Amino acid sequence: MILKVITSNPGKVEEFRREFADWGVEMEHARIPYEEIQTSELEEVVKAGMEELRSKGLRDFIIDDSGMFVDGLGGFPGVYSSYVQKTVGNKGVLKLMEGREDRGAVFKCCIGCDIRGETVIVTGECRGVILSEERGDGGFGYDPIFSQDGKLSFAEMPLDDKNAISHRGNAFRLLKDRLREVGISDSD
Ligand code: ITT
Repeated sequence: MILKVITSNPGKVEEFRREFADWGVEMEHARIPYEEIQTSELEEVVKAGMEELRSKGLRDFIIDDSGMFVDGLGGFPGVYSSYVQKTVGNKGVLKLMEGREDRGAVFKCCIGCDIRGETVIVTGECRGVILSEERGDGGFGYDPIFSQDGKLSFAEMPLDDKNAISHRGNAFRLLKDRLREVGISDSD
């Protein structure tokens, strides 16, 4: 089975490939632009994106909209995570966090999957903290400044360890459960 992972972010594709390797699913990276509507809900962005791509005739694909919501910043950057990463980056977020004691944050990942005529949408979360400095050179995006336990950053972890606890890993597990429910499983 081939699923197109529609994203501009190769880091996401690597995580999908690793997680679904034992399902015999080939994850094919596709860069097909779709509109990311302005809303405060990741699920709404994913639903609208899936409708747009389906209306263009696309089938058997995955999209992923993620964001990092920092408690002390009122949930910022949240749905603006991509823009903030591209403009001020991790250093900019660290600057906003200077001197703050409340460093709690939650990373969310919403995955939409169109497969054999079924539409599945799941959201995974991972609660953690914003570190006081960038650490590690693995991963992508906010990985060097986000830690689940306050010790290792996601960028310091092997990919399998990140997937075991991350927002996307939690979304993967929900996605696999839902796929099994609709009769698609690793034994297919
Ligand atoms: P697409 O929308 O094309 O899939 P994107 O990188 O813009 O790619 P998102 O809007 O979903 O993806 O992500 C918002 C930002 O959060 C973006 O800067 C990502 O690099 C970052 N991000 C998403 N998942 C992440 C993860 O697991 N670890 C670290 N940063 C992540």
